[in-house]
Amino acid sequence: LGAFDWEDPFRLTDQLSEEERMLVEGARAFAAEKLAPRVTQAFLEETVAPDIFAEMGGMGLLGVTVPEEYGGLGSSYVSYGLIAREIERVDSGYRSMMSVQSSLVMYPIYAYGSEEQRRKYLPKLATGEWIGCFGLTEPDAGSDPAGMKTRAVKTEGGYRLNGSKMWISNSPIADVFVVWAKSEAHDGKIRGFVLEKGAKGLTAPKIENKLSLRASVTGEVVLDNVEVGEDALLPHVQGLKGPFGCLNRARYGISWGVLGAAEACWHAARAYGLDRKQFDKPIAGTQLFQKKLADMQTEIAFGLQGCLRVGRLMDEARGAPEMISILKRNNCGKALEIARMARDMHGGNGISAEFQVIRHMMNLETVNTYEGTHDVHALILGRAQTGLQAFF
Ligand code: TGC
Ligand code: FAD
Repeated sequence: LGAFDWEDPFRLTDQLSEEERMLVEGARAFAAEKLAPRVTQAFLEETVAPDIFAEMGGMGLLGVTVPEEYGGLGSSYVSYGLIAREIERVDSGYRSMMSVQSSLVMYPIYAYGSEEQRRKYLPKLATGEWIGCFGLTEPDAGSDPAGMKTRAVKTEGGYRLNGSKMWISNSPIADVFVVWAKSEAHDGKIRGFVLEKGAKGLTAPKIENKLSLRASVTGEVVLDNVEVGEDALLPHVQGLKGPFGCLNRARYGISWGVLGAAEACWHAARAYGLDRKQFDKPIAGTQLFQKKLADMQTEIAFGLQGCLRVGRLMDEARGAPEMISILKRNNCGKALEIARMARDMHGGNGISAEFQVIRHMMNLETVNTYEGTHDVHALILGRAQTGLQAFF
């Protein structure tokens, strides 16, 4: 039998290629040097830091799976997931900024866009010079995006859009808006449109006073008779499978990412328990404390193996959306439990921003909800097993 590495119980690192290991090291160093020093203040003050996009772009972290000819890294889904884990080790909001740009803005422009759209938008999104957002959710259509009210009506030279989107990551600072609307000219089917900041009638007010994901800005997208040309339409997809194709990729990245946040909480709890003495001994020397550490380690180790397996399948074009639902649901739920546990293990210090765990805990409440809530993914999996849909 071999040796045991408590931090990497199933030797995930050994299962990675040399290139993947180098990407992990680069992303980890970037997150530690550039993101970690400013996250506490950013979270407390709810400050937007648009320059993070250019810094991420400079490191090649935006559009990891987009081909190099469009400015992406041309790398694998496993690489994308490994990077998400490193960024979210610092903060779910920073990972959110990266996933929206990569999976929800660059991916649809690459997969569904015209060659002109690809060449116009992708290189600047890859460097972070332009910031993107993705508008699917509406005030009255969250888990059920098919119920969206946003409409596109055909005009002489293009389309006129009306409607409003709610809870849109990055929207107040976005240059490029991927927006989904029902198009009358296409039998009421959902179509994607790429809008640009400054379009008449397009506004993106910030949603204030979030108590979660405060280092990432969230807003509305209001479309008041926004006129766009034919060239704003994403030509190569229609129907809900358009936005869902993007969500598959973002949900997959989130599944890795939340385990980074969970690892940060687990490591913090272990270190705190070794340092903190009560009843004349380190609290890490108590049975209850160790059981909690064992539970954290076990869930994270299994979660990471699942991510790696599904990532490899995605790289072989054999990944299925339901596999991603298993990962997104379970990893978010477990990461949230781990963060709550780590908060408790820090005692009173656990509620201080200085010890970081409560920030992760509050962030993970959002991550458990967006991109399909924990329960919605259960319904996706229930439908896949029974053939019976239980949404309505
Ligand atoms: P349903 O009948 O199941 O499907 C309609 C059409 O869509 C296709 N489809 C998929 N295609 C690709 N991948 C998937 N995962 C797909 N799921 C469904 C399906 O084949 C069908 O195609 P067609 O051609 O036959 O029409 O649709 P439904 O209306 O019954 O959907 C139900 C449900 C609950 C599964 C779905 O609506 C859902 O997943 N709801 C959750 C909504 C959600 O995830 N919203 C996310 C918003 S974006 C966000 O949160 C970003 S946060 C990012 C960050 O900051 O990091
Ligand atoms: P609802 O759908 O109203 O759900 C409320 C509750 O009801 C949940 O517990 C849910 O599980 C439950 N529920 C719903 N339907 C059923 C059912 N059929 N059976 C049983 N239970 C059910 N969206 C975007 O488009 N782009 C973004 O960039 C984006 N970023 C976000 C950033 C943040 C910080 C947040 C909080 C959200 C973001 N979202 C974004 C929106 C997010 O995807 C939605 O909040 C999410 O899909 C849930 O929708 P909802 O909030 O309307 O909740």
